[in-house]
Amino acid sequence: MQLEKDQIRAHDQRHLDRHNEDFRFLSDRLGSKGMDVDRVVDALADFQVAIPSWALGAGGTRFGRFSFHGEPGSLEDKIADVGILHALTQTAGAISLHIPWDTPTDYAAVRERAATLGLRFDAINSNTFQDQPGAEQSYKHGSLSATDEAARRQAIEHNLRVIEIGEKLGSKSLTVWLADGTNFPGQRNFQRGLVQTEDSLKQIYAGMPKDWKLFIEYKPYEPNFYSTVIQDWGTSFMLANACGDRAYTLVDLGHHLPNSNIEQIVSTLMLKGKLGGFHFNDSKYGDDDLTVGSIKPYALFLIFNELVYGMRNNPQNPDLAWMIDASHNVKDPLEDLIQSLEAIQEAYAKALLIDHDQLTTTQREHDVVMAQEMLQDAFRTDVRPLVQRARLSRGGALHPLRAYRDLEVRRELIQERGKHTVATGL
Ligand code: LRH
Ligand code: MN
Ligand code: MN
Repeated sequence: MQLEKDQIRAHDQRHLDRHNEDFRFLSDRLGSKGMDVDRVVDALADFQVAIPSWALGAGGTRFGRFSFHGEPGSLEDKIADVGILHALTQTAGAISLHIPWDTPTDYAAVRERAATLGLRFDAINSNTFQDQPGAEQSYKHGSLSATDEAARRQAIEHNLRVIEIGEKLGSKSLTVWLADGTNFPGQRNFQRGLVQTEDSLKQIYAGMPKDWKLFIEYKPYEPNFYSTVIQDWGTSFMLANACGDRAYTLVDLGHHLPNSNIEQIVSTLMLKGKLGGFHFNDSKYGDDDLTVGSIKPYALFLIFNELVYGMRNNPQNPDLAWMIDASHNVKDPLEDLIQSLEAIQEAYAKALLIDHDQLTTTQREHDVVMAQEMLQDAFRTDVRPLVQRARLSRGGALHPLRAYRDLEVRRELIQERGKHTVATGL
């Protein structure tokens, strides 16, 4: 199914007066403080986040999976789902594929389908954390870090093949996340694993077209519980530097030990021009992959504050590849993604309200209280009318979640795809 602009516009009509009133109230308030509200709205409208092809079906845990009705059964269905999200939110203008979970068969058709829905293909992801049917080598004892040369070769070649697939779709970057690590002390030699990984990544980097970027994702634990080869931003940063100018660190919000100061990591990486991509989600304990902003919205806002600062002040850092990397065990995946997109836009909007010149003055004067007040004032502002106005300016829905339900999207998807469906991939 495909949502038409007219359907959304008709739905918006019911809420337009209320929105106009809310927007006027807020823009008067912000305008009186010297804020350029139009600039904030434009920045929000331009902000696009990729949806990963693996987030469109119901997720699961190693204990089980409860499938959701009307799940996408093919890559084409997944593209259609992202199209629905984008039509409603006007913020999901890209899709990120995981190979081999979502390897296209008919490239021309896939490209065309995405283009008609206004979607482009963002970073493409390789997978050397699972053995694929028919594979000659096993990754049980490592992939890019493997001491077993044949397994390592297979993992490098898989990444080169993923780049080829990405090229056919118009992707311009490869994200590598390595599960490689150990479960027990003594299992492997740390240094050997790191040396092998660096060598493998250099080979992959050398195989990328010259206008491509390599994103190196880190994660402290899981699936390995004693050590992970690329465990933290320092290791990723070191490897990115070893590869070259077009290799960057990728931050996934869930990939930190509890209470890590992620905003400071972001700030350091942007200063060094090495933050390439970002995976949004939220967590209470570890890599929980929960709805963005559902657990620690203030932390998300502080991260966005550093991102905005970096985007304004660090021309040495490239434009970032934004993506949601979440899982949905009990919710309708599309509803969950709508909630995540809204939370991202809200955190971004609040960060855009901070006057960094004024903050710098306050910091120079060592006025600790006022500096904190400035951040909290922005965080406490209800910015939803700004986010709505940005969506409206592009033909999106004022209330994407309400529109999704009122237009009975899931019911139509079930009619089209059936009740007992299982999404491909994870
Ligand atoms: C690893 C990860 C990584 C993978 C995705 C499925 O936890 O965040 O980005 O590619 O999940
Ligand atoms: Mn991730
Ligand atoms: Mn993860």
